[in-house]
Amino acid sequence: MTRGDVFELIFQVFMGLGTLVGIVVVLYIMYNAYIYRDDETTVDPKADSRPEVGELPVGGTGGKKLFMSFILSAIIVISLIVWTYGMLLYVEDGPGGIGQGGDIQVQNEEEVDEYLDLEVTAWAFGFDYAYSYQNNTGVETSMKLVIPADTPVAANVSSRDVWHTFGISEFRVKADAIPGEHATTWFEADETGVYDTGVQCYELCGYRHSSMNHDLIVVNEELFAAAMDAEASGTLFDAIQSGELSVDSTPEEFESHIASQESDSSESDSGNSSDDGSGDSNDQGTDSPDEGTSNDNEQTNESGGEN
Ligand SMILES: [Cu+2]
Repeated sequence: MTRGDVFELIFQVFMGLGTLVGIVVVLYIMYNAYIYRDDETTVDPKADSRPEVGELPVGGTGGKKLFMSFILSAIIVISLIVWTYGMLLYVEDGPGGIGQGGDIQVQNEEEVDEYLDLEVTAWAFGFDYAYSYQNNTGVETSMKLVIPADTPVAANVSSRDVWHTFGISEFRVKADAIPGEHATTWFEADETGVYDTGVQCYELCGYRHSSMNHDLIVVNEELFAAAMDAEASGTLFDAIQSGELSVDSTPEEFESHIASQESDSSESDSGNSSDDGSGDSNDQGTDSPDEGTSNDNEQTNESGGEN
């Protein structure tokens, strides 16, 4: 269950119960208004015992109705509080406690998944993010977050300079990025896709705060595993953004994309000047991601060095 599912469920339960109680109350009021209507033909046998203005009504059954309505309301409200609190604890802790720093105790063997312990460390700094996928292969990216679908991700959030807030509104997740501290949280995507400006800063941090956001790419698990093994999540991000691959591409397609990039770069390294027009455009396409990747590593290494 993702965080979004939890909040959706809480909303539906409150909405459903509220509507139900509202319908019962309104129908009961209308029923009483009808049977106790003053049509000037019936004689009220209890006319003498009716309360005057300013008096508290005692009711015909010694306050039994009042007591019942109080008990029923109390049961509904207390159950809602207990249930909602339990759901919010799940939102805090995540499945298997993944939200508390990624230290997971799996109770059910079927829950064991190769990437259940995927932990992403997000470093915020003015005005970018650097990511490292610590628990797996040490893959690092900058301004590029790629995650697998249907996999709980433990996030470890900190800052290299001033206060920022790492947030993905789509997944209902937000964590303060404060220098010298590590906030832990978790999130899960249930669908593959490219989320435009999926990651945003939610703490006014400086003159370029409003541009401190970037896409979030959710790929299928097999493709993610292939990119992590190849330590090429940055390449995968670029290929999906440029349309060369899609979030539902197969690992084989990714591998052939990597191979074609490598052959292109070796051609350009050997100074092959006999390329035709299409060859040149391919070279340009592959050079920029390579540069991006090397820059990313430098940035993330800086962040690691400070801590
Ligand atoms: Cu900011």
